[in-house]
Amino acid sequence: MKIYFSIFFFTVSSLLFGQKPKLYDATIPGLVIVKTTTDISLIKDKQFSDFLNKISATPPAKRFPNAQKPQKKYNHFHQKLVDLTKIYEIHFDKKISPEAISKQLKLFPFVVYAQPYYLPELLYVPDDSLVTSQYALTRIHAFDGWDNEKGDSTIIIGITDTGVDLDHEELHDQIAYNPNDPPNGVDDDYDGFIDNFRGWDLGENDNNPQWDESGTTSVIAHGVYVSSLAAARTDNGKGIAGIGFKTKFLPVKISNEWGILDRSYEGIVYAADHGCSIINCSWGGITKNPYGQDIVNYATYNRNALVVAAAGNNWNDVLFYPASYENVLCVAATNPSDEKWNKSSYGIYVDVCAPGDNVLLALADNEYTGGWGTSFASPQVAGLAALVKAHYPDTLSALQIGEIIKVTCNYIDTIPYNQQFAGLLGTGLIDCGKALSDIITPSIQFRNILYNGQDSTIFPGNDTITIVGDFINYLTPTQNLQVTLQTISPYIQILDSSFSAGAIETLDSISNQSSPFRIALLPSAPYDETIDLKLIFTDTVTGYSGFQYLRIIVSPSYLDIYPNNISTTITSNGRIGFNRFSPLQGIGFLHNSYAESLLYESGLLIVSFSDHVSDCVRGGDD
Ligand SMILES: [Ca+2]
Ligand SMILES: [Ca+2]
Ligand SMILES: [Ca+2]
Ligand SMILES: [Ca+2]
Repeated sequence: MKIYFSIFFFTVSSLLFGQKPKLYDATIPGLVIVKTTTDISLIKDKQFSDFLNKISATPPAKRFPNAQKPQKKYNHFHQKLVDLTKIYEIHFDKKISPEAISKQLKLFPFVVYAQPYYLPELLYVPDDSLVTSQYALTRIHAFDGWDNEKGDSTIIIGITDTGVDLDHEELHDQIAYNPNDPPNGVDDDYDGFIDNFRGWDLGENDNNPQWDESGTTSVIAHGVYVSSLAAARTDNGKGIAGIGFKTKFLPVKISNEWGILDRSYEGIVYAADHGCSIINCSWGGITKNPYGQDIVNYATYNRNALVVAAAGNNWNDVLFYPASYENVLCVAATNPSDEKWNKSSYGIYVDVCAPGDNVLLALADNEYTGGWGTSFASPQVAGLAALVKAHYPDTLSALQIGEIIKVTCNYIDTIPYNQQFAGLLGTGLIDCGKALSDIITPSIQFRNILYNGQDSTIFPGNDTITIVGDFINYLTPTQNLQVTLQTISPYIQILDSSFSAGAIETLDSISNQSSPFRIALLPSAPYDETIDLKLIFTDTVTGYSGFQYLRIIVSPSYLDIYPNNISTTITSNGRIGFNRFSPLQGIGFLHNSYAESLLYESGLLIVSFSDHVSDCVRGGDD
C-alpha cells in the first residue's frame, strides 16, 4: 500500500453571507485597543517594537488621555477599580486585519487584552406610525411611582447616543448644563474638554452634541427619542412625560458624521466622568470584548454609575453587548399587553422588561410619534433608576439601584404568549410604584465564580466541574436563603445541586467553598455545546425568590498551542490554522518573526488506495 501525503494551503480573501442574522460586528480598519500591565512607554521589548514597525504602527497613544490612575485598588464596596490610563489605541496599516493583529499582541506577556474596535448599532426599528397614547406609563405604573418620588434635578442620566435637539421644548430645560465651563474658548474646569457646557460630541470631538440634521441618511435623531423617554420635561403641558420627571440628562454624542457609533464605550466613560449616575446605552453588538467589560466596570466601580442597556432587536437569545456584560442592567421590550414585543431579544442575560412597542416619544423639532425597539425600553428603566437613586439614601451603590428595580418587577412569564420565553425575560416588567414604595426584599447575585478553581468557562468534555463563588446580598437581609442548581441540558449530570446560605446581611456575602456545586459533563456532548445552568434562590422567611444563569461551553472544537516560535490552532476536524474566519476563531499560523498569519487553514489529504482518498481540508469534515 502506498500512502500519498500532501498539505494544502488555503487563503480566503472574503466570505459571503446572505441576509441572515448578523454573525459579527463591523470593526474600524487599522485600529486596535490594547491594555497593558504597565505604562507602555516603560516597556522596552525589542520584539514588541519590531512588531509595531512591521505593521507600520503609529506609537501607541492613550485612549483616555484625561484619565487618572486610581489612588486605591478597591472602592468602599470592595470592588476592584479599573485603571483607564493603561488602555491604548494603536493605528496601523489598514490592509492588515485588526483581529489578526489583536491575536498577535495578546501573545506579549504584558498585554492584558488586545482587540479590534467593534462598532455597535442603534436598536430602533424605523417605521411610520400614528401618534399613540403613552400606554407605557400605565403599564409600568409611572403615576404610582411619581406619587412617591418625582426625582431630583441634581441626578443626571447620561444618554450615550446620536446627539440631541438642544432647542427642543421638552429637552432644552432638562439638559444638565455644566456651569463650570461656560462657552468662552477656555477649558475653565480643566477636564480636557474645552467649553463642554452641554455635554460633548465624542464622535466629532466638539462641544456641540446637536444631532446632525444635515448629515447623511444614516444619521438619525435617535438620541432625541431616547432622551425624551428618560428625561422629557414632565408636567409642562406639552408633548410627553419622561419617566425621570425632575431628573436631568447629559447628551453624550457617540456617533461620527456618518452616523457610525465609533465612540460608544468612550461615551460611557465621558458620562461616568461627568456626574452621570445612570448611563443609558440604546445600542449594542454581538461581540463580547474585554474592553467593553472594562469600561462598564469603570463606570460601575470607579464612578458608581449604573449602566442600563437595550437587550437587542434580534428576535433571538444570542448574547448582546453591552447589555450582557456583568454589572449592566439589561432591558428587553414588551407590547401594550405586557407580551414580549415580537422583535425584542430575550435570554439568560435579560434583567427586566419595559414597553418598546409603539411607545410615544419626541422627535426633533417639537414633534412626537411612536417608536419601536429595545432602544426605547431602556431609557424608561434609566429614568426609573434615577428616581430610585433620588428616593433611597444616597449611600446606595449603582448595583443596588439596579437590584431594587429587578426585585420589584411584575412577573410576566405566565402571560400565554410569554410562556415560550419563560425564564428568559428577567424578573418581568418594571413597576415604578413598587420600586419607589420602600418595600424591598433581599437580592442575591452569585459572583466571583470559579470553575475548577479558574475563571474560564470552557471545558473539555467528560470532565467533572466544581463551581464555587460568593453569594452577595445587595438589599435587605436574608434569613434562610437556599440555593439550588438546575439545568435542562442532557449533556450534564448535576452531582451536588444545593447550598444552604442561610442569613446574609445587606452587602455581605457567603461563599459555597465548603460545599461546592458539582456537575459531570457527559461524553455525549457535541463540540462547542453551550450549557446553561440556573441557580434558584429562595428564602421562605423573607418571601424572596430569584434566579441567575451561568453559561459554560464544553468540548471546544479548537485549541491554541504555542510551541517554540510558532503559535497555531488545531481544530477538532484535524485542520491547522483558523477554526472559523468570521468571527475569527483560533490564531491561524504565526511565526514570531512575521506580523500576519502565514496561512488560514491547512489539512492532510491522504490517498491510501487508487480509489480511496481521505481529507480534512475545505469541504471535507472527516
Ligand atoms: Ca471643560
Ligand atoms: Ca469655557
Ligand atoms: Ca457636533
Ligand atoms: Ca412634557
